[in-house]
Amino acid sequence: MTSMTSEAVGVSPGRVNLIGEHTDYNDGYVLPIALDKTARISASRGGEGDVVTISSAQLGTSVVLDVLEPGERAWWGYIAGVVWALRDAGHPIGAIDLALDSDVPLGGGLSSSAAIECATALALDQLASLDLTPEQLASVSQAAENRFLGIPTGPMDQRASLWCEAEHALLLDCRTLTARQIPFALPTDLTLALVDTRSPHVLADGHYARRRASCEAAAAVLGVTALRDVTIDELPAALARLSDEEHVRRVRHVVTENARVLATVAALEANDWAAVGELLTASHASMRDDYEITVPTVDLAVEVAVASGALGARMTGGGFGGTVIALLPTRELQAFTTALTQAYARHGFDTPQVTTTRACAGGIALSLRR
Ligand code: GAF
Repeated sequence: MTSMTSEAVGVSPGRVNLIGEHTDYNDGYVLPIALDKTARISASRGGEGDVVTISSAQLGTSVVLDVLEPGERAWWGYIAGVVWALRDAGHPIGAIDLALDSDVPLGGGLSSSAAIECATALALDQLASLDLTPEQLASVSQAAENRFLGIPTGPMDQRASLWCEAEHALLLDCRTLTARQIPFALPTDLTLALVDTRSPHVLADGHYARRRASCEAAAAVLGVTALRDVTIDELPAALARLSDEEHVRRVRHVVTENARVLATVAALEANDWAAVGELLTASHASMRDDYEITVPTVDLAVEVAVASGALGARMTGGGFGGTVIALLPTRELQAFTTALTQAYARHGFDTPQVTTTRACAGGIALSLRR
């Protein structure tokens, strides 16, 4: 008699945040879409006890973990962290073998980590028949990053990876963790270009945590729970109460960025792509001048995109490198790519890579029997 081994596969995408950067940990709004690049985790029951074996197709390596201890920032932590978070929440995950394969670019600001975490949560939910809710799946995935790896990221990326729908952007209210699907289907004469600026972004290097701490300190000075509580109309008075110039810049970014997310939703609902573009570029200027998270490669990509006829362009994701998005007339894509390549060469930057994307679907789980 052949034995039946059950195996579950979780597949979850990276994301592009259209607008709403560094607003998520301020209880604000974000508007991501899911990419057509995904992380895949194959989960099957392991041997004895609670041993977790994790392998990576890309790295060609594996680890065997007898005990899961939060704190170590290794490649396998995004996967082990989800097992740990599930166990911590009382779910009986015993010995398990987990195999990772992913085509989400690393360090591109496209949430490769959240894609891995969410794929792991989906696979384990399916394999162990946990029947987790969408919010539970997102929350154990986020816990892997925040509590197992100790990276203080907000709630956006995991919900984007899990909850996005094809042809829609996800308007996420990061205070209530409720979401609304906003139609996002580009007309054929418009293209969403993605520029890999060849300057990898890193969340674990301290810049991200410092931005977050600065927002929390400013919120305390203003006597609000989070900067979300400052409305755009209240901004001038709030800024006048801040004596620290850095706090002034950070608060101005967060409050105006929240307003831009809601304005972008209104523009999308009115089919006003020119207005969407202007909001994207304004968001970039705010990240550059007030939040101070851009770098010369991304600023140059935005400048060249706008000069090439883009309706708007901005860096997406945590910052300090990564990916620039440009909303571009489709007929200008080739000329933009050429102009950008030449501009990067003139500045001595590595050759950028330009691709295009559309709004894809969020994560799914599959059950396999063999
Ligand atoms: C990273 C974080 F993981 C998100 O939570 C978010 O803060 C983003 O940077 C910036 O908007 O992707």
